[in-house]
Amino acid sequence: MADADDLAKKSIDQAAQHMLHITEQKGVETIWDRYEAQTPVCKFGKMGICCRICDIGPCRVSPFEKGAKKGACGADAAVIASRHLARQVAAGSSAHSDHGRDICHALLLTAQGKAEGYEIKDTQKLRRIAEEWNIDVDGRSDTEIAVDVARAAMNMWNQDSQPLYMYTRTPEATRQRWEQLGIVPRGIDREIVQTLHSTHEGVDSDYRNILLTAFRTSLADGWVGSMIGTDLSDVLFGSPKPIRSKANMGVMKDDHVNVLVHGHEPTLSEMVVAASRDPEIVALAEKRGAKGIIVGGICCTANEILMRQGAPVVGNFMHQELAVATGACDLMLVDVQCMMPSLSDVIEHFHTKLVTTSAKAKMRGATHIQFSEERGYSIAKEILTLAIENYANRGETDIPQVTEDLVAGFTAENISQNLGGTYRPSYRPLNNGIIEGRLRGIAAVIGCNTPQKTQDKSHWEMVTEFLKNDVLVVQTGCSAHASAKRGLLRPEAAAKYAGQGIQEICRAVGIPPILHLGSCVDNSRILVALCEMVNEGGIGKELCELPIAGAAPEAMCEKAIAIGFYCVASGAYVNYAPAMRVSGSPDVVKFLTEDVVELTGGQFDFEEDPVQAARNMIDHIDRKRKALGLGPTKYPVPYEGQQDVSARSSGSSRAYEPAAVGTGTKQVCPGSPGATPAIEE
Ligand code: NFS
Repeated sequence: MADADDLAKKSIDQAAQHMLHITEQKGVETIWDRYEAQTPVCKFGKMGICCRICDIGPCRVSPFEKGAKKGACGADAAVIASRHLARQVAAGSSAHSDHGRDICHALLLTAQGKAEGYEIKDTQKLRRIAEEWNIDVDGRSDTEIAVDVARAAMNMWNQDSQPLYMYTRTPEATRQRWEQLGIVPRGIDREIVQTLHSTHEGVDSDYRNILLTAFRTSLADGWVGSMIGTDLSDVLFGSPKPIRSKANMGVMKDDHVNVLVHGHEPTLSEMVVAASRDPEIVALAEKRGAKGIIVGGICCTANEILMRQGAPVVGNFMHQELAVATGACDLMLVDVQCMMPSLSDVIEHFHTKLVTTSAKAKMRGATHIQFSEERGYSIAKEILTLAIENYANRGETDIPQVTEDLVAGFTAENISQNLGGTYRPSYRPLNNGIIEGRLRGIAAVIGCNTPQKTQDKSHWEMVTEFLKNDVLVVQTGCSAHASAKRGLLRPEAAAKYAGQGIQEICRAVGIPPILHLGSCVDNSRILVALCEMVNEGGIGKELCELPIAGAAPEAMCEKAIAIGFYCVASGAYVNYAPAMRVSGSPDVVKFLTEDVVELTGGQFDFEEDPVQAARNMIDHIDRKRKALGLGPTKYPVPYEGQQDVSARSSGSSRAYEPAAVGTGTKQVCPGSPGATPAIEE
């Protein structure tokens, strides 16, 4: 039997540790077991120097003195590693962007009155986007505008010119860099296709050009496909507002029907949450002996329904098998992405019904109920009925009684309301916080779980290092769940974990020290927030001048690689661990970690230790502060790094003077005021 030390190596989450005990007792295999069976992993694969692109191979080149230096076609380590990586960027971009395309489709059907149960919830944001895209709004109905917005958005998948967002949102200086480098994306599909073509056998054999192609494709993801996914989801389902909820497996209840929604797209999960409150469905649950229905989320679907509906989070990526193993999951509903094929095996031990809903993703042993917007609400009711009928089939259950409170629901728009006030929403207080040194900078900590690292531990160690050093943290995806499960998304967490500067800000405006911005597609919210900070003035004219950094400390998938790429292309310093599979080519490593700085202003770091990685990021933030002429942090911090602390006592940190600081051209702002940012139950 696994002892406490073994369990602690697998996960720092108490609920996960409890369930790993149970899965071992019951002989249920998990990702941790299968990963162990895969070790030691193939070094050639790990270093990115095994090539499977054509059928002459597979070829592998040797990083050592002895052994082949080139594949049969002549591709060296740099070509092999960069081609493989570029294809991962294309795959990750395709996943986010295909999600965005589905949201466009749902908005179009809704506007045409063909989608059952859907309505346009944020008409203000719809009109703001229409104006941004030069779509006529005067005297027109919301549905007329929505048809045009959805069609204009769909055009961004196949077009030859710069997508609209590129003109309207990005700071001029950043855009000029992209133009000079030739990495301004055209249509999303076109960039993905071109990456696949360029990396086909016998096409591009200049690793620098291959990586620039990957950067261009990733920009089509972050600034177009993902951004459309986020924006049109806000239009359709409502823009999030700060909202309370709970996280971890203890949110499931023995006397309730527990439905877990897992995957990514909000279109069906939103309907399931709505239908779970339908009196007919509630009555049926009660008739079958349940006290009610819990709809909880796994992975990014969890974030979609948490941000807008306050639905509880059951867990992140590594929780999916464990949640079924509680025996209390009556139905798991999946759509696309991050669903482990092993779920087909895990459900064989329990009564859980697995329901697939997308033609893109079917699973052995699952019931397939094809989703369509035209019958959205009816399908949601049909699935809930299946879950309720399955409640009676439950056997023994073991739900770990572990939950934490959280506040989520932050967006690029409402951050300015929370910090600046409802009547004068503005990024000025945030920028001033940075200028005065209450905030040293901002770190975005995002991404997945991986069995290569102790579940949630790197997220935890990294974000707490930031907080105590007065670096404000924004999070998305499974990384946000890691913090939620440890109570870091509560306003009270500031007093316990943050430095004095962050504490002052959190106390003044009642926000948590970590702001949860949503799903991985919602990383686009971070891009928009950074543009707002540049527009506000005083901390640089382009994105790469901002004292910010990003990290994915437990990354595991191609989507995370695509995100890392668009952040670096946008000018950010990004720590990515476990490292991308490029270490077999020193040239590619050097390009990504050093040479690219001259091009985009951003760079990768592949530091594995989360605390060291956080300190590298803080050093970067300090260098940016210095370049902007900003002083040290207002208060002493445990990691002083390169700061000139003598300047602290002389009080030399300057205040913002608009006339003295050039801020570039004011861009069109997508984030004008909406509702009062009160935290909702
Ligand atoms: Ni992001 Fe979301 Fe989680 Fe990683 Fe998967 S859920 S899209 S990919 S595992 S953070």
